[in-house]
Amino acid sequence: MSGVNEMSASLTLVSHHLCPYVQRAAISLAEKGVPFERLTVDLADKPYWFRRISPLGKVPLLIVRHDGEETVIFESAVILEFLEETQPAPLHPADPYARARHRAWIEFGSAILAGIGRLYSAPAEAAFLTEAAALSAMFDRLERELEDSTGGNGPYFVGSSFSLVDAVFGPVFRYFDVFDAIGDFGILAGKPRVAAWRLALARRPSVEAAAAPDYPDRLQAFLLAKGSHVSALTHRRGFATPAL
Ligand SMILES: N[C@@H](CCC(=O)N[C@@H](CS)C(=O)NCC(=O)O)C(=O)O
Repeated sequence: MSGVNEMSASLTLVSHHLCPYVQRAAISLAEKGVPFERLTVDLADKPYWFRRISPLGKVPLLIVRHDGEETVIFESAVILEFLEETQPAPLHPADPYARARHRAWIEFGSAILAGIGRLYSAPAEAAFLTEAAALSAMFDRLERELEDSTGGNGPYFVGSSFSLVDAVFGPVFRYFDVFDAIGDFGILAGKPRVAAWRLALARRPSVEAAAAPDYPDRLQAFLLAKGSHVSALTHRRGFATPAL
C-alpha cells in the first residue's frame, strides 16, 4: 500500500448535505481514521470552480493534494477503491471472490438509490406504487442474501466485520427514517434481516456522523419541493418547509 497520508497528502471531500454517494465516502474515511476536510456545494447553483473540476457536475469529488500536485477523483465507487488502495484498515475482503461479490452488492446499493430517486420523483400514486413494489422486491432479494451471507447472525453484511457494503447501505436506510415519518410505504415490511441490519448501521458512529443533524429537515424540505406524489404525502402529514 502506498500510504497517501504518509506522503503528507491532504484530502477534501466535495459534498452535498443530502447526497448518499458522498456519505459512503465519508463513512469509509471515518472507518479508516483518515482526517479529511468536507466542502459542501450548492448543487442548485454550482460554483464555477466546481463545474470546472467535476466532469459530470456531480458530487462526491475527492481532492487529493500530494507532492505539490492536486488530483481530483470523481465517482464514489472509484473514490472508495482509491481509499482501499491508499489507506489503512481495509473495508474490502482479501479474497478476490468475496471482493467481487462485495463490489456487486455495492452496485446493487446504487441501483436501490436510483429506485429511491424514482420513488420520490413519481408524479402520481400509480407510478409511486410501481416504484415502491420494485424497491420492495429488491429488498426481498437482499433479505435472502443476508440470510446466505451471515446465516442470519449479522449485524453487518458479513457478520461482525464492517465492510464497504455496509458503508453503502447506511445512507440507503437513512432515507427510510424520513419516509417512515411521512407514511407507511411498505417497502421494508416483513424483512427481519434487513430490519436488523438497518438498526445496526444506524448505530454505527461512522454512519451516524456521515450526515449532519439537520439531514431529516433538509430531506423533508427537498421532498416537499419535488412536486411529486411523495411531496403531496409529506404535505398531508403536516410537514412544512423548515427554516434552515
Ligand atoms: N454515480 C455517481 C452518482 C453521484 C450523484 O448522483 N450525485 C448527485 C447528488 S447525490 C449529484 O451530484 N447530482 C448533480 C446534480 O444534482 O446536479 C457516484 O457514485 O458518485
